[in-house]
Amino acid sequence: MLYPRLNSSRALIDLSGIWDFQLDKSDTFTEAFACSPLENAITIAVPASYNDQKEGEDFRDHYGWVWYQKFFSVPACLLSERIVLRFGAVTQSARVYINGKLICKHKGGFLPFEVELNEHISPEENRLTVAVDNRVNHSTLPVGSEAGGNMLSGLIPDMPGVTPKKQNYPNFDFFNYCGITRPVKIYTTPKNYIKDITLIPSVGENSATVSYIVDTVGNGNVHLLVRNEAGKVVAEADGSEGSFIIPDVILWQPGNAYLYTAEVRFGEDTYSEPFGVRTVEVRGKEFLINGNPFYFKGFGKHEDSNFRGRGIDEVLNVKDLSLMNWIGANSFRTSHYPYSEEMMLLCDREGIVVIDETPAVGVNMNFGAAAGGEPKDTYKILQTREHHEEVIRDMICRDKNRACVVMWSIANESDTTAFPDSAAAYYKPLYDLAHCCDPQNRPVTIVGVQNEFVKDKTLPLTDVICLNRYYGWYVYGGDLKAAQQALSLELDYWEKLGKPLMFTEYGADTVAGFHATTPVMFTEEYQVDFYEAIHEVTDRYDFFIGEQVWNFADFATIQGIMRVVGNKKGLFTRDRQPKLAAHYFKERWHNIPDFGYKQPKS
Ligand code: GCB
Repeated sequence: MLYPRLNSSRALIDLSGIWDFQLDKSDTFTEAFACSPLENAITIAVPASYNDQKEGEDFRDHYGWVWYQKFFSVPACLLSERIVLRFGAVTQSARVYINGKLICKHKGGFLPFEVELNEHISPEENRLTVAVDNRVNHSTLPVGSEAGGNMLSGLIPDMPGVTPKKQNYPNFDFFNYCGITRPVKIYTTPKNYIKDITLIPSVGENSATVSYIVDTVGNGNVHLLVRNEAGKVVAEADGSEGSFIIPDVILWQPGNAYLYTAEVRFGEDTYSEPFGVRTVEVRGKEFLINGNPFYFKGFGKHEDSNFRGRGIDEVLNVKDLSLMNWIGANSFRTSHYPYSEEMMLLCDREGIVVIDETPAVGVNMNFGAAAGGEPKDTYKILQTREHHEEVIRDMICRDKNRACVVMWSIANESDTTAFPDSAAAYYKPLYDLAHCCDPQNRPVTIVGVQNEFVKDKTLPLTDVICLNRYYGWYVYGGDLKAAQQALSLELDYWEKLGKPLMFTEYGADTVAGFHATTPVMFTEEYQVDFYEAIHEVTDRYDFFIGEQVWNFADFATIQGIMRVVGNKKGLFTRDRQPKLAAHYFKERWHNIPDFGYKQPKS
């Protein structure tokens, strides 16, 4: 799906701003809200999560539907064009109405969707109403608990007469921020238009051959011009499918991005797609970018900030990448959902390497709230398969041309060991699907939870073993010696597989300002000691090809006894001030090269 752009053939109208808003306090869905202007509406800013924009528990922790409304007119000069309404993301699911009529539904909170408006709008003023549901359950991604059970509060017996407030019980560790979280735009195209562009570069001696497919609707001829960063035409092609050669190609490199632009013309329509030329390959125990063994230094992150919640914040995006530069990081994972298109485009420009993750988090009935008692077969209980396929397809379709994306993560911390065969049977087709959807055939991974790894049949199916490991925190917390021994045993086990392995999470909650001469858990000194101890082990293994810390910054979670006003594992505070460990990493990472840090023994 193309990102909406303003150009000589396409108009772009941004509907950001203050919208009318109401919580739906009924237990059911009140479609009547769509049929007239919202009564007693309150104000809400779009795009942003709504939760932290107003005061009160009822508002922040609202469960179920909310209603957004905005009035708009399309300039008369555009009415003869194809007119499209596009949402960057609405969390968790949406129904869209124009002048009271339902025109589209969408499930899933982190990927774009769009709908043609021509047959629905009037030339005068139109009423756009968006109903948004924030409920997570056994069929959504991320997964929530159907019947309740707060993953971070422990388990209690049934207590007749107690009526806990209705709320979401996420099977994941981040606040369920919701609403219209990314831009809402109207764009136009000519009636015959470019629907999608796919670019597949391969690198030769000094040149690159780029295969392309231009998906079009209507009649016309496709012409393609490729420009370098100076705006000079370096290649041309005709036809909706084919290839072109870029002579003296300049590669997209981590930390040293270079982007070309494919300027596509089709009849009266035109669209410019930026793209980088680079290769990605897993060979033996190495992860190669442009043929060189890459070492991942970076983070698991969240889209999370004060006031906006998970709402897009381009200032913060720029700042976060600047902090990554400062600290010497070269990469991050979009834990635990696809990030905004704006962030992906920025990473393409800044040369930041990205592991792109679906929202499949909490596919695990033996962890958090769901844990306790006999182990359960997650894959017999959850109904996520169909939606899981959908988010893999949509994420790869959206980000397929991004040079920054070097690997797809199709899930975070699923249960892979309670019923190892069920897990492998669920994941093998999804792993294959991801490969099959990606025109560039990037590596595919499934991020593994700390578990009885020797039973795991799923992770070994993937291209890179990605582990979230908390030796020295949840496991052997406060005993770093034991943590080192255990980690070493586990790495010895995985080494035999002959595949590259990296940490996609490891970390320790640290409350900024807590200090101790003899470090204890939660102090800034313990966080440093924790990382030093872990690195002493990981640095010994040549197949260990990357360290992504949990987390870049502190972030909001559901309330519970395990979290002190949110998850505090950030190297930075939520307002992006460095903890002691940030300085430790700055020293470490500026001394670790992006390429060739590990030399395979053979
Ligand atoms: C994990 C999860 C992440 C949590 C983290 C933690 O393994 O993937 O979402 O926030 O642990 O801090 O417990």
